[in-house]
Amino acid sequence: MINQTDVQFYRDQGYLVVENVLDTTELNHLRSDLAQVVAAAAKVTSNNDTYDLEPTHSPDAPRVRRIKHPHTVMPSALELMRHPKLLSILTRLIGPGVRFQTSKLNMKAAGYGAAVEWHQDWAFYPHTNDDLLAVGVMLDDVDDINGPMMVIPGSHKGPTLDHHAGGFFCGAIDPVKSEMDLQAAVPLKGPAGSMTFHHVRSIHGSALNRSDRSRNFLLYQFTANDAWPLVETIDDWNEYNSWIVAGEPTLHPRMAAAPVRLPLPPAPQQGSIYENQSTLENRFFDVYDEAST
Ligand SMILES: O=C(O)CCC(=O)C(=O)O
Repeated sequence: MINQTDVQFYRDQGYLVVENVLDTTELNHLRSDLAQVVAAAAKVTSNNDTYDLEPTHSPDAPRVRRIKHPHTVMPSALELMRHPKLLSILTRLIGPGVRFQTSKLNMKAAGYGAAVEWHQDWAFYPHTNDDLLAVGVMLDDVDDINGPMMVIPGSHKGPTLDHHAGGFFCGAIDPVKSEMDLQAAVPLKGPAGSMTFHHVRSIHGSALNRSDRSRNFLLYQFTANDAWPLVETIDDWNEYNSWIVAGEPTLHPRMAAAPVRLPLPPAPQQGSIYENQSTLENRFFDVYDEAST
């Protein structure tokens, strides 16, 4: 699926877009599973283990911001994490041993789909080495105006920036206080069925979707098998290893020099990234305001 030039691009820039990985049948499975999960949100009034809701959600007019852990509620999302095409890309970017960590599906509905403030995933889950990445599966065509994820090229080689506000982890970088070069950000675009790959230390974010088209984006997090979490504990060894999608389990964490800041103490509104980021002092992206539309 990718060649040595792509691998080198990822190593240098910290991201890669691979177009048209999925065919129409595969995309339609994902979309129809998603439609069923979204329809069931009509029974829900507040955030729970599956739904993160837009502030304007109501059971009469369901507005879902994120499906949490879609691999647990969408059979097609569970299947996709072991798709041969995906595995062939992951093993070139991460190495022969790859473990699935978790998934989420960010729904940016037409007109109001929420922004995600600038952040580095590494600030949320530092490991013993940084061979970790996130895959974004475009369930819709993504272009400049429906809220593409944007990445700052090369930022995965820089520092781990402060993701705290008022002494608590908030999961976002303050655009006023930090020294990010936001002018350099590039939007990751492509037709539905394309996939993005971004390094765990890459600075990224995305704006409110003001277009008339949705931008549904299924995200998977993968780690090298020998990258060990510094914050979480592993309670169930067999279950932990059942998520290996390539290679073998190991008891030998690989240590690599990478700048770490711990996500502690937790956010006062600890929850999804949207809830965590609500305590950020200076937002970069607009928030949907019903009154002004
Ligand atoms: O949905 C997006 O555009 C950004 C996704 C992301 O960075 C996240 O959810 O952590």
